[in-house]
Amino acid sequence: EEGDDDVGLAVQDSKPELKQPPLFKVVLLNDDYTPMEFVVEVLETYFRMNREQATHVMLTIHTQGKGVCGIFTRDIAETKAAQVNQYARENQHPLLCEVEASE
Ligand code: TYC
Repeated sequence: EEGDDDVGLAVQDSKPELKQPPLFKVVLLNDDYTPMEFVVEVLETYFRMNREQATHVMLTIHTQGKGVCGIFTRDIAETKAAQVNQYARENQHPLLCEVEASE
């Protein structure tokens, strides 16, 4: 017998459903030196919060030690955290922004 060997041609999976990408939390850490007003400004600027939302999240971080600023796909989360850390350093504040896996 000849000519019927499976050559293993790979075909692209045509399943129509798209999987949700993994999500990542962007968190701010509390510290003793960054002014509250600066943290509120960061939350308004980088996380599109209004002053009331930003003040609430800032006070949660201040009392709990850390707080979630938003949940994003990996690239967006990493970019936001890097932007916040750069902005804090430019202004000589020790504010630290980190990314955590979510779910
Ligand atoms: N603890 C700071 C202060 O008393 C305020 C602060 C809040 C700092 C949140 C960082 O992520 C932070 N000035």
